[in-house]
Amino acid sequence: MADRPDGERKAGSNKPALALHVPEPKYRPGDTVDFSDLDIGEPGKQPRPDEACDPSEMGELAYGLVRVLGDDDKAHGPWDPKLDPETLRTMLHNMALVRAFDERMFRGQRQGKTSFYMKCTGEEATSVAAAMALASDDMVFPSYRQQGILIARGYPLIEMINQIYSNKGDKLKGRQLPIMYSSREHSFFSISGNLATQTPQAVGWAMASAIKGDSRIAATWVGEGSTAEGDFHSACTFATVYNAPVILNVINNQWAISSFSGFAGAERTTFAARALGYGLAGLRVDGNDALACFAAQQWAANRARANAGPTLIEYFTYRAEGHSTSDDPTGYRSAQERTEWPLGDPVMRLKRHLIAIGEWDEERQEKMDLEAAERVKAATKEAEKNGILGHGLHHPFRTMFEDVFEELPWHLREQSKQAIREREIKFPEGRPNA
Ligand SMILES: Cc1ncc(C[n+]2csc(CCOP(=O)(O)OP(=O)(O)O)c2C)c(N)n1
Repeated sequence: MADRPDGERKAGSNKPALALHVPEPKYRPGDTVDFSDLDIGEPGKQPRPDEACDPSEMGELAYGLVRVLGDDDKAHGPWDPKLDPETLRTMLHNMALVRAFDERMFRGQRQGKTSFYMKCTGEEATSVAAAMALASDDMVFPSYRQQGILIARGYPLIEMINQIYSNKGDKLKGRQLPIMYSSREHSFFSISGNLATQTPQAVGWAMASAIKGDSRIAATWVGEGSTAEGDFHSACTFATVYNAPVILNVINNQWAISSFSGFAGAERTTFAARALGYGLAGLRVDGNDALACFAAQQWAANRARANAGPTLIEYFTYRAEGHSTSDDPTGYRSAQERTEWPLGDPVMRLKRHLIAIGEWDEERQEKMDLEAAERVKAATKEAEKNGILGHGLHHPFRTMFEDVFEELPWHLREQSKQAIREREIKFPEGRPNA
């Protein structure tokens, strides 16, 4: 029997007082960071089970870390997806483009061109490589940090920027927070600001696909913090009960704004290990190793397509920048965490791999980075013609009452009239987009 904890005893009682554990991150601003106790395993050493195997046969993969790229920058072990050099270069290019896009949009927010932006620095592989392992018409249900999927699927940068600027070119008519994209043509489900809602939606969509006898599968992405939401657990239950053709990607970037992963349960077990309790296949992957990310997603996609079951994949990574443009991480975490992170930078690792196999060099990298920055700049200039924040070139004001109801209910009709009246009083000369 466990020892009773020593606690302050209530007067007249010999029973110890109960106590709660409140997680506390190891490092706070100014602390010296030491990640040497993190067990990241050795690349190439993890077994690759058959995609149709029973989840109970692969339990160890939920605790270790699937890694392919070694310190020698070569690919190792059975998880090496053996991609041809052209595909590897496309992957590198997509990741570099995401980074260039993030840099420019962040700057645009600081210049007042948009109200909000979220970078995915350090996590590019978890969306780009994973998206490249899926079919282009597999349905994806992302969170707000998977701009890499749209870029990998060739969504026009100008459409992304129009949405970020909420301008008159914005296909979503300014009704979504900047970066909450949506594209039916790219099988990219509308991003929701309400955390984890996309997870049961992905499972439901996958179930519908199976009911219809379709061949398309679904994949969702969710932050580790958001796995504490009830929606995530409903998603896991439905996925496993109905053997839904779905992939649940958990991006464990260590931080949920200022809450460290311990608040979502990271001190107790891994996020991949949650799969075991549901009877799901669980994989834990080096999220900064683009080849491992690709291989894991491909494994799970093959499994889903073969009706062998859903998979939960945890990508172990690090959110290198602030949560969003509204966040300042220097207030709650040590700046050394980013530099000490043992899994490195996903873009640099893939670049070094291509160089190591004789398929790339620093000159070509420099040229590619330059071209990526120029491409984003050109798209930005083009999108700016449709307007930026505060310039009035947004969708006509009255459209906010349109498209939701077939027939506008009486109270919205009243509000619409009242709003238009007040606008006329405020701007008697009229405004171009009133
Ligand atoms: C239901 C809900 N609760 C809280 C929030 C506020 N919120 C927005 S992002 C975020 C952190 C999410 O962290 P995580 O899931 O780890 O993803 P990350 O931002 O690290 O990619 C929180 C708490 C929200 N948008 N929705």
